[in-house]
Amino acid sequence: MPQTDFLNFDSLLSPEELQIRDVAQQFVRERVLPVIEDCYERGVYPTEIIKPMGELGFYGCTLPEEYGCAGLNNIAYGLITQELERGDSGVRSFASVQSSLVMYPIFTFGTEEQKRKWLPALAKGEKIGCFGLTEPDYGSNPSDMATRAERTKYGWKLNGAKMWITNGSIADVAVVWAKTGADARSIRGFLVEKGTPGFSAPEIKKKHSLRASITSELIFQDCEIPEENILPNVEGLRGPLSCLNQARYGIAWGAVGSALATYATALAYSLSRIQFGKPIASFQLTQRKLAEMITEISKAQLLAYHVGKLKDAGKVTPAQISMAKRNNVAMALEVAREARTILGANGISAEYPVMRHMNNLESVLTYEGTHDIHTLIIGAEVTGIQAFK
Ligand code: TGC
Ligand code: FAD
Repeated sequence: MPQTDFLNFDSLLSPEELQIRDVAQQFVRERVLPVIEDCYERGVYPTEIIKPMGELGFYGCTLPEEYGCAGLNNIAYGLITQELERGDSGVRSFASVQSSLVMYPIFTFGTEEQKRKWLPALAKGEKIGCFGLTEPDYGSNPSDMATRAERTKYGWKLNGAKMWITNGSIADVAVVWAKTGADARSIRGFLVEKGTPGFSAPEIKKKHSLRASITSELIFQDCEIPEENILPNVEGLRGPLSCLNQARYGIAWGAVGSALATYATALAYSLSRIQFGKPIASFQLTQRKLAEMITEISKAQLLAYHVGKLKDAGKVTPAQISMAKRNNVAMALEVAREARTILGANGISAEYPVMRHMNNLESVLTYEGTHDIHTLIIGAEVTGIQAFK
């Protein structure tokens, strides 16, 4: 029988992990797949799934139950992102931002009041968050960011702009990183609430990738932030980069989900498409493609799993997470491209999910640290020499 679980990966999972994976898979099958091509074509996010995903406990799922979260392990978190991205990278992006880039910093660096105010509502999907690090002129190099926060009598005044921000235009709260002094050691995190005077978040349109995801600019013009909205427990680039560790880990699993979707589509197509009187699956060149695809997917899944186990044991390093993000996203893009060739002309059609996944992955390859930046993070780890600058 044609299979997607070639190495019996499921045998590594506990009954609870399998159940969580199946719940997420069913959710995607019933609520995401029927609407996603249309959303992609129209360039909108399926907002009707935001609260149902919260009800299922998908947001901030590794955070404790006392804040309304599910208190799951990192394997369960990974399996959820795998299933969401099997549907669409935009849906996984929404959950990654909400969980890893908004709930995680509030939980890790926030006050008790900030946690009580935001975490239960974000967990339920009643409130939406976004994360502003990238700027028009500073992407890979956030330490040079130009956004500034100046002290005032009652708190802080923000000036600057953030670019390419997922969920920006629909967010109730933006976790924004800004310098309070001359260098990167002065970077602080601020909770900027929707409707704050001097804050606007126009949507970025005309994207060819992640079309079923909202991407925005955040603009701050003398935007006054009360003292109680600063995240008090972190300073420096370590703050935002710690959040990225969480999100990059989820992406490593998500990429496997995307690859499973394009591989399964190509496999089924190859068995039913007849050319020269035979299914194209019977040609050696097609089999070679499928063999390469399932081998790389299986390796990537084991890498994500191992990094997840290290993370649960509190032993994972940022460079190990970089290896998983870098390898798995590049793998998923390669699998999508091969799948597209197997589908021939149908590979470019919205009747099949392949080109949508492929185009999405072009963003995933770039965000959360580009493929090149992760190469250099691994390079720095193995040589002890930083080659960024
Ligand atoms: P560097 O001098 O290496 O480090 C500065 C301070 O940060 C600490 N650090 C980390 N801490 C936690 N986790 C990590 N991964 C860390 N990496 C570094 C470091 O120890 C140091 O701490 P301290 O206390 O000594 O000051 O920093 P650098 O300026 O040389 O930069 C290093 C570099 C290039 C690796 C980093 O800037 C980087 O990762 N750049 C990529 C930027 C990026 O990934 N942006 C992502 C934006 S968010 C996004 O894309 C969301 S997509 C959302 C969606 O899913 O839709
Ligand atoms: P640049 O940094 O300008 O890089 C351009 C090229 O130069 C890349 O190939 C890069 O690898 C290469 N390069 C740069 N520096 C080096 C170097 N030292 N050595 C070798 N090569 C180098 N950001 C957020 O803060 N929040 C979000 O929610 C968010 N969501 C996003 C959603 C989408 C759809 C996209 C596309 C991006 C999003 N981003 C977000 C921004 C994303 O993190 C950045 O695009 C990414 O970090 C790269 O920055 P850049 O685009 O400015 O590219």
